[in-house]
Amino acid sequence: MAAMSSSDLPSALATVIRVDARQCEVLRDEETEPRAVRMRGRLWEAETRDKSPVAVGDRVRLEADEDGEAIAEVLPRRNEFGRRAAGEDVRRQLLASNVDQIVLVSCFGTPPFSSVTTDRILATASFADIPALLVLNKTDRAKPRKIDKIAGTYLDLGMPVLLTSAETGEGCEALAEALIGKVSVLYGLSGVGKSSLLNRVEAGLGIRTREVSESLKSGRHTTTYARLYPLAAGGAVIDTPGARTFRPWGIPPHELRLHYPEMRELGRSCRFPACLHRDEPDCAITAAAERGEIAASRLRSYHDLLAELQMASEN
Ligand SMILES: Nc1nc2c(ncn2[C@@H]2O[C@H](COP(=O)(O)OP(=O)(O)OP(=O)(O)O)[C@@H](O)[C@H]2O)c(=O)[nH]1
Ligand SMILES: [Mg+2]
Ligand SMILES: [Zn+2]
Repeated sequence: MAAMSSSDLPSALATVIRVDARQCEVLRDEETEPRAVRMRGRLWEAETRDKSPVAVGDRVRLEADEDGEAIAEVLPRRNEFGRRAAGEDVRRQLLASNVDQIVLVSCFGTPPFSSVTTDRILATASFADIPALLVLNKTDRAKPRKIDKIAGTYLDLGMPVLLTSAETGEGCEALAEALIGKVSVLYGLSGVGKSSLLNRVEAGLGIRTREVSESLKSGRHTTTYARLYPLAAGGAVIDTPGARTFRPWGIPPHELRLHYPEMRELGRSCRFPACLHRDEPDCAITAAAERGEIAASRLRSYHDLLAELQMASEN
């Protein structure tokens, strides 16, 4: 009998719904039950930039052999959402691929609203060219004035903002509607209520959630891996484990200003075309912030992120 070449192997297309160290769960096209499959060793050989060659949301080609099914190839991605890996690792950690929108969840109460984190994730979404929807959760934990002020900062940028409470149900129908027919990745710090919101959107998902204080005590996140869930109403959501901090990956420092929408137009009036809006003379952005026309929190988060990206690019 002639040896089989790889093209003779039965192959099938699938979507990755979960990634583990050496194994993935996939949904084969035309199937509804997930399958566990291996990753071919050669996928790792070509990979130096990313921690893992496969991401949740990837379209992949499976091959079957005597040992079962394995991912043989990752098809070209429409987009990639990732962050810098934890610790000293300078590689990218992919959080999701091929998504229609990033649903960035921040909250009031615990953990407290962080404009630095929110703006870091928004800039990363913009850099990846993926539309973002900002969800401000736990509205039951803040005074209306505070909520209005923070929501206003982002509405002024032309961003879509949803106010929600997974506790009272406020805004959860609007969120469910925003998810229909799209592939969305929910992202935000640990404990902001991503999994709780998804359980509200579709009761059958039954994702595990936990008291923030409990997860802080144990030092572990409640959601420990990203997982894609198809929605009954059409579309799919990817629930992700929240981090304690978010470090962007790969944004060239001088490009950061392009991902702050309020700086794009106005920045043309700076004296220097390459102005980084830090301490350059005649900077239109600094002047606008002093007049209160640009939110102080936004300029702060920009400076903070710029400094970090410059450090990372020197390494
Ligand atoms: N008061 C209040 N508590 C909420 C709300 N949404 C979620 N919580 C609580 O916040 C805690 C954390 O919620 P999770 O849904 O597990 O948060 P998560 O974002 O999925 O966290 P990770 O999986 O660690 O990333 C739980 O105790 C929830 O009950 C809300 O709108 N209001
Ligand atoms: Mg969770
Ligand atoms: Zn400037």
